[in-house]
Amino acid sequence: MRIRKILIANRGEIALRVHRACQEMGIQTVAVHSTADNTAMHVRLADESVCIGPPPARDSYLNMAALLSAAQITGADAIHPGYGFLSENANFAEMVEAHGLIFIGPTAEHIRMMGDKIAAKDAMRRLGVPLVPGSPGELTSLDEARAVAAEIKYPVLIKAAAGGGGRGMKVARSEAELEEAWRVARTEAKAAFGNDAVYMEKYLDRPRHIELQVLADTHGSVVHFGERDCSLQRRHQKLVEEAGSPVLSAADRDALGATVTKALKELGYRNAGTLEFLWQDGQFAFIEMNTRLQVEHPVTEMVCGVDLVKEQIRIAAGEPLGYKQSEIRFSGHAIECRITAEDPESFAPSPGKVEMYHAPGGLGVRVDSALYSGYTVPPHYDSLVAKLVVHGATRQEAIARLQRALKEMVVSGIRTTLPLHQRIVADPEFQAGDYTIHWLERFVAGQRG
Ligand code: MV4
Repeated sequence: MRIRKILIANRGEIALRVHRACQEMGIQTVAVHSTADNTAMHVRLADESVCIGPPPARDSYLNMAALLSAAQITGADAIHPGYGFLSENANFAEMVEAHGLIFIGPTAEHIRMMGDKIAAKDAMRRLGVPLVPGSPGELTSLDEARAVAAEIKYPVLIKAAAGGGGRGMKVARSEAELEEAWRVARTEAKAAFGNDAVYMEKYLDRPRHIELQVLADTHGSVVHFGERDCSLQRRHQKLVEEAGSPVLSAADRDALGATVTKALKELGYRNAGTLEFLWQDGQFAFIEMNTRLQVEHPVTEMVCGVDLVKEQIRIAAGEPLGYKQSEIRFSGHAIECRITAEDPESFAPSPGKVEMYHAPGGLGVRVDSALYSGYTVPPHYDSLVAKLVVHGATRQEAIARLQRALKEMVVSGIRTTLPLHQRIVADPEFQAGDYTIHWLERFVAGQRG
């Protein structure tokens, strides 16, 4: 199946990222945009563009009928969903295929399976992937919750089956706290997802968040591209990501990679995917799988020398991966800073007109951004405005490069998190790689006094 034209169902830096891959492959692009994005860079650069609705995402970037019409009017062969929006919507993937178009991603069935965190864990358990100790499946009563907690010992976490990204999660540190956690978790899950199914896990108190990037073709080949350490988060928003993890040895990576690629081969998974693990005391425990391209994919690209978006497109076109696991080499270290249009202390959104934008450059520096001088960041969407990604032969070189690139970068007229990134990267604990998922919350609180 030759893909000649791709509709990019997204905006901002990721729409641009997909467009760049298409350009280099000789594939035409169709941008879609809301009326708030008439002057956006992704619209300017695409070969064609279609306005799909008013500013609120639910009326434009989440409007499936408008997206499918735009694809049909322009004669697109395929749709790339980017991340966020409809990227992990199984119904959308199904509708795209029902309209005779290629969805650049996994099957609707696999998206649906991984969207249900209980089903995802069930599958991984069956396939031999290590998990956090917990309930065998859904918790059906408070009595069952008590019994499981007694078995795995407190503290425990109650998580929403339809959750992910930290929503609908409650800790119980003792049996006295369990009933409350059970009730609140179920109520919140029902309100947020319309589904009150919950499960239980042993609460790990100081883990790192380490995820593994995989690609699977439609011919039964599955490879991995190593790990990213995404422990530096605040309120479940990642700020800094690294490839590889400062704490993982090549042997650990190979072992985890072997387990995961074998599991996904058995599952018949296709396209790009990321398995999220918690890592504590040298042990990995699977928590969730993401069935999309992730924001932080560039750090993997930098250490592996692969273009993950081109690979996604080739896989969607039915081409086999042209290489084996043993041909994937990990070279040096990469770090990404997510620069957002937010106040660097209060994190209040700061949309508005960018007076001047100047991107850093030089060896080992990559900036993925849809900014330009004079652009107005609209208030309706995610606040990410640029990803500054650096590569170095060693982690130490990558940090030095990141520090000088952060000094070169200018985004004026709006507030951004650039100054916060400068402080994080200058911190001795960050530089030592000595952090868990709790480090950034404390760092930010300390900065504010
Ligand atoms: C956990 C955990 C500790 N123990 N599960 C939060 C988001 C969701 N994807 C999973 N999350 C967590 N699950 C067990 N058994 C701690 C977190 C967690 C977290 C995980 C990754 C990155 C940042 C985090 C911040 C707070 C809590």
